Amino acid sequence: MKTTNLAKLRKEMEQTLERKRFEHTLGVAYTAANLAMVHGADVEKALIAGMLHDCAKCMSHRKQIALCRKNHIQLSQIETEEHSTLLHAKAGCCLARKKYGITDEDILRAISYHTTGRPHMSLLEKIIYIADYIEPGRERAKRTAADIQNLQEVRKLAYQDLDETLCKILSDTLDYLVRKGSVIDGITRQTYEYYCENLTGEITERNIL
Ligand code: DGI
Ligand code: FE
Ligand code: FE
Repeated sequence: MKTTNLAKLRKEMEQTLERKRFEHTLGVAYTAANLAMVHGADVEKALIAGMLHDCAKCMSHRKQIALCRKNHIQLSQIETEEHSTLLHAKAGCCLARKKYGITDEDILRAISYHTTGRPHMSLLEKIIYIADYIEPGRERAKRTAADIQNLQEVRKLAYQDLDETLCKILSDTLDYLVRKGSVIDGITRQTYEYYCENLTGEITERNIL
């Protein structure tokens, strides 16, 4: 993919997204590029996926639902609920494909699963999921000192071990959702179980050896 495409996407995001969301988007794109450099992923794809990951965030709930239905995307019950924080990921995938001309399935999946993750994520999917959480401007409202310290740890870990980082983020996110009393989507739970249990298995094996 050409660099000119990225400049064009950046301009389109700047025009469509609210200022704060656009700044977050840039943070995710460049953090994803850094992670791609460290972990040997395609830097260009990381930039593009990061640039587009929240591209549907500016659309109304109604339009996001309509877009997904038109593209025959299966939605879970919680995704279709009003004020769902999850729907923009699937709608963003449709928009990236239809409006921004993205054909690379790995980029499209990275956008689609950037909020919940999924078991067996590709390297690019992991990078986008993590970059979204750790980008420098990420503000997490009403976070305690312990949460902020966790974020510092996660940021460091992300440049060392992606799977361990996923486990940490997923545990913190699940804790946060439980504390808030939010409904947890099946796929969020499956992702948590996959990355946290796999990791525990590995540690146990290492300890036995
Ligand atoms: O779009 P962003 O704000 O940049 O970030 P995001 O798309 O990763 O969304 C993060 C939010 O999504 C965060 O507050 C946790 C929430 N989330 C993730 N999985 C679930 C969830 N919320 C609910 N209710 N259920 C989930 O399974
Ligand atoms: Fe998002
Ligand atoms: Fe985001």
